[in-house]
Amino acid sequence: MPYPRINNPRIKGVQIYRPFGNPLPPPLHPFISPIPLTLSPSVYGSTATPLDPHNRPSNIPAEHTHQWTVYVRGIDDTDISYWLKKVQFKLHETYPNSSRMVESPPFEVTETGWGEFEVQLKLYFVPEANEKAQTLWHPLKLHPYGPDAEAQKERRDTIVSQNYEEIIFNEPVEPFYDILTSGPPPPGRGKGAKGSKQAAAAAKKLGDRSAEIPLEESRDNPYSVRTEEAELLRLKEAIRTVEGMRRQESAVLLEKEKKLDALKREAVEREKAGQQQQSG
Ligand code: SLL
Repeated sequence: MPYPRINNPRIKGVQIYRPFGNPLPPPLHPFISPIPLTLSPSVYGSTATPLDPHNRPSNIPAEHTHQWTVYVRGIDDTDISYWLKKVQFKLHETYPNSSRMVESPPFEVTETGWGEFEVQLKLYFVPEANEKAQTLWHPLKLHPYGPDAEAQKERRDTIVSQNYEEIIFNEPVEPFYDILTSGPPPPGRGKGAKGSKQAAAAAKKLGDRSAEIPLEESRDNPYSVRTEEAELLRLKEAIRTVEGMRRQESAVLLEKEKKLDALKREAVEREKAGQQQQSG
């Protein structure tokens, strides 16, 4: 279903991105660090586990050797559904219904199979974004490699393969910019809100908080040194945006002043010419 095209103007000169991977740069001083805004970080990738030959799920083809999950999610499972609406996973054509649309989080597909292949991930953004879907590719990994591969196989270790990337929104429309810069809605509210159990756990956590904020945020507590740094970066980004607008405005002003000067000079020339005609 096509999104309604909303004719919001794009914010000129602004580029905003969703990083995939490491959420924040190493803690540099936010006013020195030239690192752009990083807000709701996400990762995409897959995990794969060899099936236990003595305990295979029923109803799966005999040649299937692994169970795997391919996913797009926030770091530490933070909510990303405030900007990511749905994800289409395109599997290898050997799978029935190889195109799988996941309309709400968790954005993931779990299957069993025997072979590795490239999964196509098509990311659809919230309608406010007025953005086309973006496509990523993830090579599904089932088998370990490297010096420890044999031992890993022996232990039937889960193979994790995660990708890091940034999604860049060039000159976003204002409503989407607001959504991105406001971050996820607080737990218990909004689209990505989890059940009340989690909200209760979060409330309990807040009850026994100390004066110090933790270094890392957790599922239950979004406040941390890192989120504080993110907030500072966000402010820095806002300052940069305003500074950009100010520069644009002063360029316009300068141009107008030049024109005014030229007009004034022209008027003086005309007056002079008029006087010369009268006296001549
Ligand atoms: C390969 N080029 O040869 C790849 C193809 C296909 C993966 C991998 C089973 C699907 C099904 C499956 O694992 N397909 O039978 O339901 O390695």
